Amino acid sequence: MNKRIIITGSDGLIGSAFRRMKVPSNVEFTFLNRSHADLRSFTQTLECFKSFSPDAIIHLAAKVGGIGANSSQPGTFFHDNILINTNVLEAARQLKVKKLVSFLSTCVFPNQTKFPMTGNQLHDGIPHESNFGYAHAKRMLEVQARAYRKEFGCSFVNVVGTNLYGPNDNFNLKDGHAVASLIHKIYLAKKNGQPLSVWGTGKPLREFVFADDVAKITYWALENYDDEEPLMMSSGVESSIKDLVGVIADKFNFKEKIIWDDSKQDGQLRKPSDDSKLKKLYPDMKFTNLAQGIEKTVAWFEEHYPNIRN
Ligand code: GFB
Repeated sequence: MNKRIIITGSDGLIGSAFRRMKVPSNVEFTFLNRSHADLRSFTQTLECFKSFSPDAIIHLAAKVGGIGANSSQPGTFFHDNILINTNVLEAARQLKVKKLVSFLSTCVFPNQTKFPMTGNQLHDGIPHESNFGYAHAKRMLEVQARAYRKEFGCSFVNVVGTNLYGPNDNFNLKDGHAVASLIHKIYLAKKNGQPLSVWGTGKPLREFVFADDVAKITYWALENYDDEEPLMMSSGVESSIKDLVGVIADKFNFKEKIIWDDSKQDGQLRKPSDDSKLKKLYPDMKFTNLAQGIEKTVAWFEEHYPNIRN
């Protein structure tokens, strides 16, 4: 069992799920954030990791955002993520860290491919335009991990998130992911008694997975998974954006008009991931369903508003 575990990017959505997680008493999480090191600098990354001498690293740090942010900042998303990932894996290698788990996501996969997607399809086609910079940087993370496994025997693995949501997400109305932005938008529309404008047609399908489920699978992978193929953290359940808006609106008892703004992009129509490998390796994993997850997230949002990541 890994005892001293560094978690990078620990102030984010999945990092806060790890802070809620119960682990054996002899396991110690070190929660890193920007105040410990700018991971775009190799020197800072190496010095920071050296000071904690970890057995393992769960690498969550990344420049992330929803379709709005990704479409408008492809260069920044590529630059920041390629530096962060290259530095984290190289520092872990030099310090002989026993295990490292990094994060990919389904938006990094080819836009057109055989569905449902399996981890070995990552490079079988170009990603959707809306994720151009982020996707290519993250694909190099998988290449680097595989190259280090081959040359240095590093136990570096990748898990693949779908559309994740939960407490302490980034609720920014422009740059947030769909679930977080829509919770914020519906909260404001309800409070102000105004109609709600939703981007796109509402038709796209997404696999919405609750953050605490992803943290649980990631910790399981740290202890049990050592395959070079990225592991899809798939619930196997797709919901439309329209379904999502309905679930959130119900939680807020929102009754005003809903306008579908199809001048805004839909992005990928669907990107289902294959859950068979996870089901086989981790049969006890039970996912939080969308209504339960939205209930918990809306409750957290209303309790913390306006002190939310925005
Ligand atoms: O999570 P999201 O922004 O990005 O979801 P992707 C976008 C879908 O939700 C599109 C619709 O169909 C949008 O038209 N949508 C409706 C909204 N209203 C809103 C809104 O207010 N905000 C947002 N953001 N969307 C993500 C990547 O792609 O996939 C991430 O951007 C991540 O990096 C994730 O990898 C897995 O699902 O299109």
